Amino acid sequence: LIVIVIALALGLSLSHRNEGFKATFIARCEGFHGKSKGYDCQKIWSAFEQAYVGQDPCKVPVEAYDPLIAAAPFEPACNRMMFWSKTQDFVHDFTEKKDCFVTLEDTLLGFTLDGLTWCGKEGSSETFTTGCPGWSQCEKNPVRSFWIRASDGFAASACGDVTAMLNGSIDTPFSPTSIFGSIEVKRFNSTTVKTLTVVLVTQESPTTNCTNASLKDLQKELDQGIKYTCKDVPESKINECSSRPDVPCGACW
Ligand code: N1C
Repeated sequence: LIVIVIALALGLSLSHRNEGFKATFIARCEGFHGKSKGYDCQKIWSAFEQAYVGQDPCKVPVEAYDPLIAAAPFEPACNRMMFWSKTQDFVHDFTEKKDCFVTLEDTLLGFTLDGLTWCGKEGSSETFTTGCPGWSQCEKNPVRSFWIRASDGFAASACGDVTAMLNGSIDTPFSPTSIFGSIEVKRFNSTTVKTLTVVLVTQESPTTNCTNASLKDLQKELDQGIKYTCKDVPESKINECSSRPDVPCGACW
């Protein structure tokens, strides 16, 4: 009897967890107040799920999310797009307070899946949220492949003047193995993207500035014709700007 009770409890908690993930997905999707309304969140869920359900969680290719991107395409937000690397919390704190930039997390898919973990299992039709491979544990894991595919699509939709916030407190602000370095920068197309402004966020006593060698590598990766500028800006200046509604975004750096 004890065994049956334990098995039942386990089964229940597992199916709950699975339903919990889908419920979170749908709730976030429906709660997203993006520009275009009328998303079919059930349809988007199905397109999402088919990417990894029933698959070995180390064998989910980036392309598995193509149908998802097709179901919820990125809308270009010219002159307002914000990219980042190793500055996640700082950037989102800033974009929350000042409504001038759009990050991937401000799009339906980025908003819906931010901070979540998911994977499938061979021979199962469920979504699991525990026991999934870590980011670097195997290359083709469902979470990593999603962020690569989404970042690729988001960068492909970039247009006009594009901004990227990089971390001026580390030795290599531009890492060629990061998603920003390996996917997004390569995707910027000079027919639509006019300029890239790197905002190098520094501490009071900066460890790095715009002459950093890694930023030369960034320029080399950029499509010819995209004008590059870099500004080192103290964190305090950006914080001050975001706390003052009267200061226009263009004056933050
Ligand atoms: O590898 P990164 O940063 O350079 O990726 C950041 C870059 C941004 O410009 C975004 O457009 O790629 C996009 N992106 C996300 O929007 C995102 N949200 C959450 C990439 N990764 C994202 N995450 C998670 O952050 C993801 O699970 C991964 O683990 C980190 C990548 O952070 P990073 O190395 O600082």
